[in-house]
Amino acid sequence: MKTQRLSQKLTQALNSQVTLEANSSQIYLMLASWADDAHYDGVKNFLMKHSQEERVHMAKVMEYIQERGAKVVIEALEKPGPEPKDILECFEMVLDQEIKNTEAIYQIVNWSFEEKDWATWNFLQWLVNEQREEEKLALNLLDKVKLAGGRSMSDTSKFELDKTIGNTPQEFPVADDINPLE
Ligand code: OFO
Repeated sequence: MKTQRLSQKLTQALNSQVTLEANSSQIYLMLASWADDAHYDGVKNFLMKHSQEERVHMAKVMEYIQERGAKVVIEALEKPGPEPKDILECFEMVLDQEIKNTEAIYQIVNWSFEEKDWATWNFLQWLVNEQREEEKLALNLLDKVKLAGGRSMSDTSKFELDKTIGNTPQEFPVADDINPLE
């Protein structure tokens, strides 16, 4: 009896999405490490939390593949980088990363539509909404960086910007709370 409810094509595409979400998490970790080194503690906390959120997306896609009777294949991750040169480039990279992810998801939505796989199409609407929110947030933060002066911001603006970004609400604890030993 056939127990796999996903086509080969969609199984592969969703598995690629698992890798993409994991790579996305790595990119946020790389940016967080850059932010720490550049003394943007608030920005670092935001990026650490976002890295966690990408891991949650990865796990949700994995669970969906398994729920449909297909096999998850874990692939090697890419080395993220190079690091941004400044805070403006950091948030340009965030927006760029989110747009690339959205485009990959749209492709899978298209394929699920072509196959009339409505369960997958329906599952993907959650990711489509998530990406809409993430692009909105990334664009909003990029605007804040520009408003604060972009590449030529004063130390006071830098201080205020770092505080504001660090306080951006997200679903995950601040970086300091992630390590249970602290
Ligand atoms: Fe997984 O949402 Fe961002 O990339």
